[in-house]
Amino acid sequence: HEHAVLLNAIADGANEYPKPEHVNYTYGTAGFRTLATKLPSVLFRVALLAVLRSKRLEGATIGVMVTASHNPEPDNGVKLVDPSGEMLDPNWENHATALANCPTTESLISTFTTLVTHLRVDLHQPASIVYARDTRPSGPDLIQALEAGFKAFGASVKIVDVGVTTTPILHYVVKATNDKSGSYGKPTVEGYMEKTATAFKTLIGSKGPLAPLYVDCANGVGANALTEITKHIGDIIPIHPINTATTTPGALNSQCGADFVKTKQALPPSVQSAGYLSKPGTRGCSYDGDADRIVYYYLHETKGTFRLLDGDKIAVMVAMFFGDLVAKAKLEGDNKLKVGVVQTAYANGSSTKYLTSRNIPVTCVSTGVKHLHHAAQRYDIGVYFEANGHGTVLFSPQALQTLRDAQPTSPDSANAIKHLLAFSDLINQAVGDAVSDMLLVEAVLAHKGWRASDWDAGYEDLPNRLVKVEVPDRSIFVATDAERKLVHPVGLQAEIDKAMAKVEMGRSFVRPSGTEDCVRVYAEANSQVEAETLAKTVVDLVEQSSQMS
Ligand code: G16
Repeated sequence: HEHAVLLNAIADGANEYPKPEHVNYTYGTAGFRTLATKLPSVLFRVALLAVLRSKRLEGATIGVMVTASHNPEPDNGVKLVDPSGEMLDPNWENHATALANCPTTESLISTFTTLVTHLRVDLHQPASIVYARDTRPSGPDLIQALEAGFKAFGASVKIVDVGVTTTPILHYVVKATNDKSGSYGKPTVEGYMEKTATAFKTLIGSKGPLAPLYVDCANGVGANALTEITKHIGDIIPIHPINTATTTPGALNSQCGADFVKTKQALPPSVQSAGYLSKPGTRGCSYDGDADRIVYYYLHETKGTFRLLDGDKIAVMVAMFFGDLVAKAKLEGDNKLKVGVVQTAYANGSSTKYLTSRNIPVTCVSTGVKHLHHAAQRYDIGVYFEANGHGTVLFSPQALQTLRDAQPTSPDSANAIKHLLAFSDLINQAVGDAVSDMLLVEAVLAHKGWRASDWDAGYEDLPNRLVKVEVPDRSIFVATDAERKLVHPVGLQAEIDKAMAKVEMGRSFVRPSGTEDCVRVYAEANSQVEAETLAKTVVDLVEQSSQMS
């Protein structure tokens, strides 16, 4: 009887949120992402899956984030967060896709019932969900559809609305809620602020106040988080927020933000025209729409040209820094901690070369935080960054235990251990986080006594170009080998290989985006002209093969 009541409630809710015809949804790189108007039915169904996942895990708290991050404002999206604060277990992505694509209420009920059996979910188990959204105007309606899904289960589901916040803060709240030891931090936005600020203050010590920092918030929810964290640490680092117009229609990610800066390889016009960075040495950074990415930049001190310090530059500086800190900690034998870096095919060839020439192990994986995160967990201290600025540093549980148990042999080693532990608190252990990554960069620069130009001096990026190509059907492009090679359309890879061979230090690859309706083409070479030529050739090849199939 209980079961029938539940199915009736789900059917009633589902009728309110019918699936639009002729839309095929896929749980992609970062969940479902498309025009917000196409998403209400998806949100209702994601709620059902979130509840199933939580019940399957005996009531562990699952997160739901409503955001389309770097995408344009009319888009929105939704993704699930697992109890550890990581992305949804990839084995469950297909279940999400299956529910989202059921054409009718009847088929939804039938798929739901099949999943309950197939996944061995005991519906009598409790369920617990925390959810949040970014500042997109479509957010409130989508949250309503999500809540309708929870309501179908009645009081057996405990829900907590974290409100309008950044994606990484939601991940933090999920991780902290599930941490029964209570040592990870309070499971609230304020808990996040306190933990992050305390660690930052420990790391800066008497090195403050630091030089001013200009932060482009992409007119997104990062502006709110920045205001909050500034209340705690504004006296150690003068922060100047820019692009904070979270309620201005059309402003989100438009002509600003991390994706704009990385793709255009230029300052946001708002930063340029106001001359914020004109004083030599001044640093700026850009978040994306939900503040899970960050890139830095400054103007060349004599030439005044734009210099980008992207995810690769962050990874290299941070990995080298942690390598030094581990050496200073003098942890010997089995206790010695190994630092490694995880990148994707988008990593600039120079960054990979720099790391490997300094004996820092580098792993290359497919795009998407879930891939990087898991690879990074294999190191004691795993640094992972996508070139686009999405990344973090993971400390393995054993590494943390080693640091806590260590018996320092000198004041220097005691300090290094203290700092490593403070960094592990500062850095979001669940996912890439613009706010905490910003403070990580600032703390490392402060410890090294570096200006942006010192950081930049390590290696010179190979000139590169990233292009979005709109094609009728991006699913015909299938990549392999950490997305460095195409297996479909047949023959295209051989053509790309020929194009690469014609260019000095040429490297190019093609992959379908998992968040936007496009194919991405990346090319790098010894000179900007050659990088552009290579990109153009490969774009032409992609367009031709798209027309032929
Ligand atoms: C998301 C993912 C990132 C990925 C980016 C672009 O970022 O979390 O891992 O690099 O999309 O992915 P794709 O090339 O497949 O479109 P965000 O910041 O939009 O959530």
